[in-house]
Amino acid sequence: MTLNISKKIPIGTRFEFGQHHFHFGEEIVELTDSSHLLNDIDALHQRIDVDGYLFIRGFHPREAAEKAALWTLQAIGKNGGIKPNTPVEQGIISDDNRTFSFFRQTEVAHAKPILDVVDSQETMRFYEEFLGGPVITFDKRWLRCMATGGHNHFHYDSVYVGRGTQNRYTMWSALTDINLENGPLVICLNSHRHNQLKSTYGATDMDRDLTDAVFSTEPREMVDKFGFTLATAHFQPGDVIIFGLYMMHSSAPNRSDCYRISIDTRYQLACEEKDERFYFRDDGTWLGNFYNKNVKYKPMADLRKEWGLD
Ligand SMILES: O=C(O)CCC(=O)C(=O)O
Ligand SMILES: [Fe+2]
Repeated sequence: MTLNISKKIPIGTRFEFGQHHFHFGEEIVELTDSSHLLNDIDALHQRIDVDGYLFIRGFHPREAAEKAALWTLQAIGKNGGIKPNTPVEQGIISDDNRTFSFFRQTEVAHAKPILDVVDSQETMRFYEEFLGGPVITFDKRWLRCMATGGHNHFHYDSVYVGRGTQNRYTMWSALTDINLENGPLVICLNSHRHNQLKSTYGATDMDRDLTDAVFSTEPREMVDKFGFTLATAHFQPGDVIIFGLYMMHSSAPNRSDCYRISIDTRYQLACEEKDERFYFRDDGTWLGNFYNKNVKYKPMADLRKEWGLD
């Protein structure tokens, strides 16, 4: 097995985040690796209670994550997304620069190379021990392949996937090498303890309340207005971040010419209430988000005024 070891990001390193930039050691820091605690469930609980996340390098065997990435790149290749005359495994983006989200394409996202990572015996056993009983994972899995410029915006997962038990964890798994240029996931430290955000924005259900789901598209305000320190890392295939429903996170735009591939999946106790939107129905599909058609979502700017968070 290959160990994922990474050199520390030097203090002062500049991090480009869209129109903004931040320097390591001041407004952005490196995530704390908890991989040495993997066999100490009590220590992991303490850490996630305090920090709101677990960053575990090499949680998945690197080889399995690489196989999943290659499988995904082959699917992209079949859709014309790989630059002609380049090896598919390099993941070089073709000129039309399309971001691929294999969310509903179960022939890709539920294939063996993917489930061998996110539904592996080791993964499920980890959550059984971590949560203390039999566990389930959503049928929906978010397999994301960001082209150049592709990224997400700041949100709590509660707003999208927060029905039923609150004792549910997101696992974001890097399948390719995702360094500071490739659009890494960025979290806002201590956002899991921001009571005003949690009780206002965090309490919305975008499909029930018909509210915009993205809290902010501006990384600068997360630091300057909300006082958060950002945290990220240079991720290698198989590295994961695990966090609860109330951890503000985003990704930076991919600044490279290679696909940035990750998958995010959710785990909870089987005996606790599910979020039914993300499980197969009889017709073999799930409902998902945005199922209300021809509706208007209340703008986040208006909501933020109401909440006193503008
Ligand atoms: O990969 C991304 O850019 C976003 C991931 C995300 O929102 C999640 O893991 O919950
Ligand atoms: Fe998310």
